Amino acid sequence: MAAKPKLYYSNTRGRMESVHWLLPAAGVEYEEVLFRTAEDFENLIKGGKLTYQQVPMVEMDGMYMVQTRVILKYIAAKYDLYGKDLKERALINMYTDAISDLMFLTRESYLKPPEEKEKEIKVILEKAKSRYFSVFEKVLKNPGQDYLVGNKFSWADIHLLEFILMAEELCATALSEFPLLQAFKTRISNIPTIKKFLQPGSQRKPPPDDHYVTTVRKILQF
Ligand code: GSN
Repeated sequence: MAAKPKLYYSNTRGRMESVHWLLPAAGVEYEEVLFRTAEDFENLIKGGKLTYQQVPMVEMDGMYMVQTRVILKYIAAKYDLYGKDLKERALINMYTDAISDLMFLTRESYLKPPEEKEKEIKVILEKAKSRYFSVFEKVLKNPGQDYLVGNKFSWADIHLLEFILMAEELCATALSEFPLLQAFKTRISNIPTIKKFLQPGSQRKPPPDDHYVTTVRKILQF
């Protein structure tokens, strides 16, 4: 039996969280190699496997893969969650890259002082609704369109659900103007592999809190 993928990261969501979503959504079990201190991270760098001295790193199929989007694309392609042809793949990239921009802004805002953070989160949520949720709502309006691309479950659906739940953690009514996205959220959350991942006891990480901010600063020393 092939070895389980190994995820090298701190015990936080960060850039690795989307990998935590994608592997179980594809029904793949994995292990984590967690580092908790700056020294652990330095030792990992000294080990020589981190190509750019940065994480996330995923060890799978005999490779030490870095660069988050490369890792996600590899897993999506390997487990048939990446469209049936180049055009579907381009569309999945268009959707997932846009969602990734929003996730990046959201993650960055967590590191800001409270007043600044609150202001930024408002701007991000406004942008999420006017520029992105509106686009996905329109896609889902097409008759019989249960999924974002090719009417087949893909990485785009997984990535969007991850961001929807992130947005709802910040504002419970984030989807109130988007009935089709609400239905999408229920539908995708009920796919058995995702349902399992969303239950307590899975490897999903908790939302970032003050402890998260201190931990990340301590490990990465900024
Ligand atoms: O997406 C990626 O994997 C890369 N383009 C960026 C990876 C990155 O910045 N990783 C950070 C930790 S995750 N949080 O942002 C990192 O390893 N920083 C340490 C450093 O010396 O750059």
